[in-house]
Amino acid sequence: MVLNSLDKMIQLQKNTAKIRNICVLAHVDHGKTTLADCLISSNGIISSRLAGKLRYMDSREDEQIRGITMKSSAISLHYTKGTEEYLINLIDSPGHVDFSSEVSTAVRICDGCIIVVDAVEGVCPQTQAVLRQAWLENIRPVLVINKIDRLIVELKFTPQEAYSHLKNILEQINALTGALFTSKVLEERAERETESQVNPSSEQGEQVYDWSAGLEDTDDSHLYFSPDQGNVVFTSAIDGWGFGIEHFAKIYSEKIGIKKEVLLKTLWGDYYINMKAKKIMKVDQAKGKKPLFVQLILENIWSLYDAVLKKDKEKIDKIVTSLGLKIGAREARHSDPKVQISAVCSQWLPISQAVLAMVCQKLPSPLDITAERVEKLMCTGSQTFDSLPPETQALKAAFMKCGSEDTAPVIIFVSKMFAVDAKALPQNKPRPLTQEEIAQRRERARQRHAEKLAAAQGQAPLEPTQDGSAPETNLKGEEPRGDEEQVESMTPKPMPQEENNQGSFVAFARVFSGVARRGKKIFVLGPKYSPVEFLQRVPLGFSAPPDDLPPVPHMAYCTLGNLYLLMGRDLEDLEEVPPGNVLGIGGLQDFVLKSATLCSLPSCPPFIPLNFEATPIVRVAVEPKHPSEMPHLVKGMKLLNQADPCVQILIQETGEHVLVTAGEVHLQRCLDDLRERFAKIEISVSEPIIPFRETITKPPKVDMVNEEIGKQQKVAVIHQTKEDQSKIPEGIQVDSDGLVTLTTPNKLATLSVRAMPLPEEVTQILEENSDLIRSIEQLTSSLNEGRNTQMIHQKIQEKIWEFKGKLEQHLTGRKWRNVVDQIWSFGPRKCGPNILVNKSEDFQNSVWPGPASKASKEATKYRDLGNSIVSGFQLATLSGPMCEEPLMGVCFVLEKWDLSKFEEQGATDKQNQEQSDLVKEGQMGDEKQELQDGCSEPFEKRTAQKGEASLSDCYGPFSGQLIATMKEACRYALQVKPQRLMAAMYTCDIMATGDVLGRVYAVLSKREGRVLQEEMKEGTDMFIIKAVLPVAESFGFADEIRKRTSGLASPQLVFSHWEMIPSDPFWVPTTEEEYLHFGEKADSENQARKYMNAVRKRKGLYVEEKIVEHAEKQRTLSKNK
Ligand SMILES: Nc1nc2c(ncn2[C@@H]2O[C@H](COP(=O)(O)OP(=O)(O)OP(=O)(O)O)[C@@H](O)[C@H]2O)c(=O)[nH]1
Ligand SMILES: [Mg+2]
Repeated sequence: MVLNSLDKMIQLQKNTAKIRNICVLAHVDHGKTTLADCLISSNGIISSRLAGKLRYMDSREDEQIRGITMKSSAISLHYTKGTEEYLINLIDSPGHVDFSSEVSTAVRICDGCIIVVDAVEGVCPQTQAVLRQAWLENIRPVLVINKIDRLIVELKFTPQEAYSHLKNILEQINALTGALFTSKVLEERAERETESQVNPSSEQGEQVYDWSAGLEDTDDSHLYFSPDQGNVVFTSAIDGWGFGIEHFAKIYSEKIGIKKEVLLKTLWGDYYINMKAKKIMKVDQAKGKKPLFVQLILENIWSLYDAVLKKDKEKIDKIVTSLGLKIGAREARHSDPKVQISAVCSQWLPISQAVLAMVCQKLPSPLDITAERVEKLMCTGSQTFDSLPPETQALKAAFMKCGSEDTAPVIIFVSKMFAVDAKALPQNKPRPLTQEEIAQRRERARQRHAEKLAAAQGQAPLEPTQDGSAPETNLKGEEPRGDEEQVESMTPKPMPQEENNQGSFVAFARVFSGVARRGKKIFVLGPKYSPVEFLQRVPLGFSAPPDDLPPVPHMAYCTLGNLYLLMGRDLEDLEEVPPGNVLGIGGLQDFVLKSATLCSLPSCPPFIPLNFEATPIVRVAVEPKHPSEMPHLVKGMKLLNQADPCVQILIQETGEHVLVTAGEVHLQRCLDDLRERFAKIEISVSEPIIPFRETITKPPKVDMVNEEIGKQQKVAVIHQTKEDQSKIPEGIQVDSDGLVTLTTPNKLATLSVRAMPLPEEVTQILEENSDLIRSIEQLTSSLNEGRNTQMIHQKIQEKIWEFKGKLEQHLTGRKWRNVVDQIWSFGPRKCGPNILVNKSEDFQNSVWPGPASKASKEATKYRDLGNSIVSGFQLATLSGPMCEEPLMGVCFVLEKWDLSKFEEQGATDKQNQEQSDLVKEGQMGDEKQELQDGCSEPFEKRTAQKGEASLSDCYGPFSGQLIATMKEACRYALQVKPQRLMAAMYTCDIMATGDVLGRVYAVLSKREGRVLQEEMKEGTDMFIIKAVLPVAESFGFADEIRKRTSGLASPQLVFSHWEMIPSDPFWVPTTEEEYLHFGEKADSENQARKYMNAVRKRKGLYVEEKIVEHAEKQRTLSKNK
């Protein structure tokens, strides 16, 4: 095949109906990149002999070394089917969980995907994850069952066994699809139900729904994978073959004389053929009839493999001639059977043909984008499409039309930014010289040579044209040097550009509507941009040039730089890109951080944020080896942040630069990038920083030796009292029930706070709804400030009540009575998994917006002081007393809030002040008087003069005192309860063969892992183990498993949840039994204490550690000395 010229690609880009934007998705190592190689080789970009070996899309060195893909990258391919020509924009994605964010960036800009499944391993955890991602993005999948050769060569299945095995895999993957579909239908139905409850008599008459559209009536047959639907292909990418049943249906309809349509329906399934009668019948197991798929397809492939592996030359020749193939002499003689197989099969059943035909037939073109997908892309957060302004809604038509006229708005989505070497950019590449340039160069070289000769002879330069053959012969020797100099002088411009272009970024994007042109001016809409705000600020039909627009938050105006055709490792320059294509855009690095929406109209909303499956959890602190290189590191980290969709960079209050990554492999890649690409300096990396959460729990009923508490005698009372004393200083009242009462330093306000552990389900609900909580807080604060109250959309209101209902459902019992209504704030950062409850009677306030919150006069009066209390709570939940980590699952109840003194002072002071108004300031009262003056401003006046210096006394401003007191009260309230640490947990999926199972368990248990489930994969000797493992114990886990099992098992780790560590970090023996069991020092291993002390040590906090008090000298038994 010929290499397609750029012109051809440009021409194909214009025919939107024949474009397919697809990505290849699968579990790690199921053969995505190998399959991509096969497809690329069909375009002649790489040789077919190297397909599968080269892994062309893995362009990074570490990808090649590790053998895994780490980024998604695109390539444009040309495919001809009959008379029709297609442009296929293919994106290869990584399968490793650490890089799942790269999958998200790929699915967003595609219309369809190829799900690859390893025929031996079947459906794996990442297969489920990618299927879900495809589903969430509303893109259509087709299935490739790869590595069929392993069934023959490794598992040594008979064709019949292989058929059952394949059937099984299809069932599994269809079960997954079914589950996704059902949950979606049910969700939609639930949504409709709530909507119709909200407005039972829909005035507009639009919201009449078909109630009968239940699950039973929804046709979902097109969603499932089945060879007879044409959306499944069986392949062996490594051997270069693949087929769908259509291929065989065509062959056998000619051969046997049964209609192709009939064969298409029966080639897959339990049908057999009665050759004599030329009839297809249902398989009757008892008669031992083979299904058609086995008899007509698999057996042929099996016999070919059999012949080649047994080196049965005669049989091979027979097969080759019967198939009408021609095998090159070199392949036929080759001793490696793999070469022979791939030579025969790639001609007989070319894989690219099978896969690309399916893609073109079954996957949609950009024109087929569904209304559902468009609406979903346009509605960020809890917005609904109907609530968008009409100008914005009008853009839906542009999306659906995908038009290229000049009037069509240009809409582009940038899903990630990737760094390219400046040298790799087409404009910086040395281009082939034209004939004229070559002639010119020769001329100059000749001249120089002549000058040199002349100088050597001390003569004037000869006329070069007059010089005959002599210089000509010498020229050959000189030419290379001349050329080198020429290259330098011919490309003077790119050099300085390269200097400042070190991290040249190209945006990975897709045009959804209109034509993207180089140099076009366009709006860049950040994820928080709101078209509503723009339309409010700027009058409709604004005519000013966009440069003069008033500043609108999260919007910028920029020029599209160079446009590129993405060709795997290469980029090709383009002038313009028509709608529906995937492209690279230069010149956006100053405008786009990670992703953005570009549109020629400001009424466009930003696309919904990409949906990332993995949470960044592994963090390390980095610093330069040489402190003077700090600026390089800072710059490098910034570039890294831009180049990776999911890495996070933080600068902690300690000044440490912290890198947060999705896992160990991701961390390694980020560090490599930082060292070699972005910072280009040596860096030192800390041990991984493991996050913890702090919480409290109910007092235990039994002690550490499982004896009921209360029944035994306390012996080690000394420990207990000593500890209590150190925790709670004097002057703080603590009642037996854990209520802590604290007074501000100026003695004017007294707060009583109690801490209670929240039920686990409630913590979970809070975690899941953090976005909603954030919007509740925003709403309430704008309500309190008297801003527009009408803006609460019905749907958000609905969600809020639903959330509240859920909390009420789980917070039942006497001690939680009315608590939900009294919730005042969530923390930390106003959206975390901790609650502040206000039980004080004088002042009632809650987070719930709407009529439930009493916006009385009283409330406004107390609001400023209330804000200080909430701030104190926020600070307390941000860092707990154990090791300054955030809290989780704690409810603080503000039982009493005594401000009577404050008000008293206020009232008396009012009178005082009226009298003392006449007295001049110069008269210094005694210190005490002054102190009272400072903080006893009349209340109303105080609010009026907010922020004035007169509010402060020697303890600082009153609001500050309140914040500090609230924070301290919360901390003490925590400390009087049994405190616990919470550890971040990974779920860990391991596939291993039976014989290494024991070793896997050994490693798991050594690292505190807990096995949840173990099941055998049907038809194989593989076991799937599901376990949970603390993140703290996970470093080096994957390597250890791989080493211990000689590479036969490899785990997938994904952050899953927080789990309480049962042991008490402050535990000391207190009862006689414990004392007997653990000894006085109790220095046996305490996991929680170990973690806590490690964190404290890292943060430079005081660590109370046991020192060996009475060490005995060790003696050898022989007593020689
Ligand atoms: N036997 C056999 N091996 C295959 C086949 N296809 C791929 N492989 C091998 O499987 C391994 C993984 O292939 P890749 O193509 O790198 O897999 P991938 O899905 O791209 O992996 P990630 O990108 O890391 O997720 C390589 O060693 C391939 O040689 C196949 O059809 N048969
Ligand atoms: Mg790959």
